[in-house]
Amino acid sequence: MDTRTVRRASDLRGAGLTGIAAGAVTLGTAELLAAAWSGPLASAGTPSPLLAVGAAFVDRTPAWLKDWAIAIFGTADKIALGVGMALVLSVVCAAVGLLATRRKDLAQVLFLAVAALGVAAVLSRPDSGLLDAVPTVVGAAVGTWLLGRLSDQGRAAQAGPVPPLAHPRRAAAHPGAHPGAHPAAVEPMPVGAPRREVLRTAGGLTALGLVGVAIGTSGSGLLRTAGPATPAMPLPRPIRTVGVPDVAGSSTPGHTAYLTPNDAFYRIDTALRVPRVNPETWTLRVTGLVEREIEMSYADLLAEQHVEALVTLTCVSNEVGGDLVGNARWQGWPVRDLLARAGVAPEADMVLSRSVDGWTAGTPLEALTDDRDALLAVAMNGEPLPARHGYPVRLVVPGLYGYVSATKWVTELKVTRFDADEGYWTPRGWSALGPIKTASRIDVPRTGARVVAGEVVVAGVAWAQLRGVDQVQVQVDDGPWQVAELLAEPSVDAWRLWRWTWPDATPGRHRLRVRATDATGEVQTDLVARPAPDGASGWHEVSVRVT
Ligand SMILES: Nc1nc2c(c(=O)[nH]1)N[C@H]1C(S)=C(S)[C@@H](COP(=O)(O)O)O[C@H]1N2
Ligand SMILES: [Mo]
Repeated sequence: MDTRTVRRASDLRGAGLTGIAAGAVTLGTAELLAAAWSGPLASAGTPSPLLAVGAAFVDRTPAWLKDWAIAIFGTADKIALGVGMALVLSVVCAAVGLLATRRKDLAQVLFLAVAALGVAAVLSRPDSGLLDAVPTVVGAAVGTWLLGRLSDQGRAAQAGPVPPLAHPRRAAAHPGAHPGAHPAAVEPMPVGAPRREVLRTAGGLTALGLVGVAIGTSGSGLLRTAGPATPAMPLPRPIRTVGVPDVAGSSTPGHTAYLTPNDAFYRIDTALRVPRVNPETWTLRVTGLVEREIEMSYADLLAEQHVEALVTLTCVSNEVGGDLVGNARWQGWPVRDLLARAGVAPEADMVLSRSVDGWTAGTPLEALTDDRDALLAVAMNGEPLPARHGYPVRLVVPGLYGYVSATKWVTELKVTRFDADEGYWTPRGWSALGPIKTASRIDVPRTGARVVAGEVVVAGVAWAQLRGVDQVQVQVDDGPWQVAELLAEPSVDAWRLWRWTWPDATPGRHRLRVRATDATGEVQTDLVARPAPDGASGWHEVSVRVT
């Protein structure tokens, strides 16, 4: 590479970094201000441009993309979204920075246009006001000004003195440039110093901007008027408790625990920031087709007669063999009792539940009024709901996928009709009704595992909420189906752990398959279906190497 190529590359790098620095400073400024907005200024909207753009994107995610994102990234889909946004923004800003070396004003207009998208996203969020745009507008103004300054500086560096010794060819190309005539020769300057200066300034500003983003997006929790960290109100003692089975059989290493610990429970929701709900001000309203509307506080809810239930929650996006499923002991007040108090009109057939952040689920009225344990849950495995799982109150409805029933941070139950309302995911390509399909999973051995020939323990879980699992069968290669041992069944709404001992595993590759039969005698279908639109189906299989 000749010197000119090196210089050109470093100029380009400088120009690109200039754009990125302007972008980072814009976001840093905007996110810091946004933290103040949603904290002390208590805006109900989403003043953070990053959160607003992310949320607007999530809301426009079609079923296939959500399905794909969850299949690839699982519960890290939000991290993937963040990384994706960072990559796109970096590329756009770098391009704007490059453009600024030739057309500064055009680059600044483009930069403002990108910022305008952020403003539009902020203004389109639920409960936002014009003032919510201020952080993004101020950030964009600072960033645009900076873009101009930095690109001026970059151009000055490019046009700057060329030390003749370091750049002999360039010096030779300029007949007038000879030692002594050139200022650089009088006052020797380190090679590429102005360029390095530009890179250093832009790099420093980028880092500063990113620190602002980090503090702004996480620190808003610090600035926010703090709700009580732990509920001041003690949970009532349930009038009906459930015994958790002593599933001694799960001593099989690697076997899923019967109760999923709260901090290991899968999390799926559209919230880019976990809503922090103050239980002192939280209310639940029952509206719509009812004889009398009801509004209750958290204290009111805790004063009702609570029950406990073992319910396995399942996500419609769970793939065959996937882990978007968990089992917990929930405590709450039966939804049926609340709806009875409100008096449901005969024409109603659906309840649209809404969370504090505007997400909705459409649940068949029947599922909330029949004798299953549909709960306004306040506790999970004996503890108040963790924030990620819906504190202070969420819905838990046995037998239905989460997207049509399990509203976290629930704040309203609107009694309505399927032909008048629809839940969040329905217009996005998912079925309006979401009964959970019978499923079974092999947890031990894992696919690809090496096991020693002879006796091999095969173990897993199976679920058929509402009906219960009656039998689990395992098949080795194309052999006969073998009946597995089922561990205690304390609830038809919860999964069952199962175990089968493979008596004579022979060396080589083998395929293990599992299928469950529910208590109505129906065998789990082998029909392979993708999660969209109403849940995956098919038999789970693992392939193992016996040595
Ligand atoms: N407020 C709110 N509640 C929600 C969702 C959501 O996006 N927002 N997602 C639902 C979906 S799709 C599932 S599978 C369950 C998951 O509950 P968990 O995160 O406690 O496991 O929550 C449901 N409740
Ligand atoms: Mo879900």
